[in-house]
Amino acid sequence: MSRLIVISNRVRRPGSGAAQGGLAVALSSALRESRGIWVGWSGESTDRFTGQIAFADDEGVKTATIDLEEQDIDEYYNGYANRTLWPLFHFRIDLAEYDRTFEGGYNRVNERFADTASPLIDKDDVVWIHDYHLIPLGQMLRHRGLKNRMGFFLHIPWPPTRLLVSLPHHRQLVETLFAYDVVGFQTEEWLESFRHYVEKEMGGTIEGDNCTVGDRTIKAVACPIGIDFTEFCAAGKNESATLMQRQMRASLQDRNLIVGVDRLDYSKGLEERFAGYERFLKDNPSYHRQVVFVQIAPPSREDVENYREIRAKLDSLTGRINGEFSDVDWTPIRYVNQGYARDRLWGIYRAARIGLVTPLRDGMNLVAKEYVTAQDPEDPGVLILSRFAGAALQLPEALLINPYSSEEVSEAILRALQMPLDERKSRWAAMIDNIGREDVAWWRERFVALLAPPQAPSRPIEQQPRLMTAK
Ligand code: ADQ
Repeated sequence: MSRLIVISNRVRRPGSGAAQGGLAVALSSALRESRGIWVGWSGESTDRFTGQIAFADDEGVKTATIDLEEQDIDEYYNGYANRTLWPLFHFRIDLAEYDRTFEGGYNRVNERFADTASPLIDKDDVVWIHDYHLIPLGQMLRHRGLKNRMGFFLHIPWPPTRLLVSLPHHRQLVETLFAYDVVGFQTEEWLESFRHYVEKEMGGTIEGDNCTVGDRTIKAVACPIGIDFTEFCAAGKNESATLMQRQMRASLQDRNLIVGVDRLDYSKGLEERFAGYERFLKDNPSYHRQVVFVQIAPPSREDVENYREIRAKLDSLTGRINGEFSDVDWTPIRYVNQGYARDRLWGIYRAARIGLVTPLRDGMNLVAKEYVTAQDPEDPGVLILSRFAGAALQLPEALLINPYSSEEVSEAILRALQMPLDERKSRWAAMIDNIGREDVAWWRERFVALLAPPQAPSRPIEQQPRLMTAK
């Protein structure tokens, strides 16, 4: 069995925090089985980049991390990754900032990752690189002579061609993806957009899963990520899950709970969600006092201005809506800026009659899948889901809405509150079937299988042309 080398921006150490999610767990088990290594940034800064690698062994998973300079963090992480690519790939060209120093920092840090990782990779290892922070890394590793099987998975959407072309040097960036053997996207929709770019902007051809540009052919596939179903169900059996559920129920006094759980990020559609709930309260006075909306949103990326702005906007929206509708014994919105451990989160989901998941654009969205998983099969709640989340393609039995329309959000809340038990059960059964089957282990195994060496040897890497010449 060849070793798996995972490279991602951050390394989430197993057991290093309750809210780390299924991805770390899923990758950790694959790394443990193959005796592989997880390489990434430590999250720490250093005065001068030394390239010194800190090795650790966490519960059988070997990790290799480096510290980055403040300037690296500003230009690569807060800059190109989170102020250029993140907004652009979430269709927000109005927020995308094109700054040459960001692009320079992004390439510099990717080179640093390549310097760090390349000596750790043996001839037979399989390399799996994750997400928008590290798109050109595969090509940089090839430039250092690596001929290994290499895959890349994009956790966020791939934007339509007409948006992507607004990025300076977009073609150079996309060309770097042709250094991989397999490139994975969350859904067919993002894959379609990628193929469109390949055909229209690069003059490439598509045949089945194969995308060819010049004489380089890669496999581009849709491979939707799931939750760690087993781990999350087990979390629901912990005493603190039951306690949390009871605590929520007691605090609600028979009112219906509507819950939202998201990182505080403009792509999650929180402002629009609050406006949809406000509309529901305006249109349905008979439901006042019968519902409570709890939005859990731990702050993220606070070094980026747009993230500070959204926090301020939500603070003021909450104040306005509660100011207008509250009574001495009823507050319509509880807005909480903190993270919860997996078992407590399970208890919150379980207590909720409605899961309100309304991103404006989302690669997948795991909260939707977690909410459904935590429901009582005999009395399940209703998932209201944005049709612009990748998860909508796997969960068509949710109430699918356009998150920009406060009318649709409001009507869906009313419909969910009035939905008969039979309908709730049949919708839930179809969704849980998909979530249990296409879980994170299924996703990982599918992607790693695609990465396995093909039966017939492909064209040797040294004969492949270098597509990206300029940096
Ligand atoms: P994210 O944008 O972070 O991930 P999401 O898929 O919803 O979005 O995952 C969030 C995870 O964080 C979930 O497991 C959730 O439970 C957890 N979380 C959020 N708020 C929490 C809180 N208050 N307390 C505890 N846990 C909390 C990116 C992409 C997504 C894609 C994932 C995985 O943007 O589209 O689904 O990667 O590929």
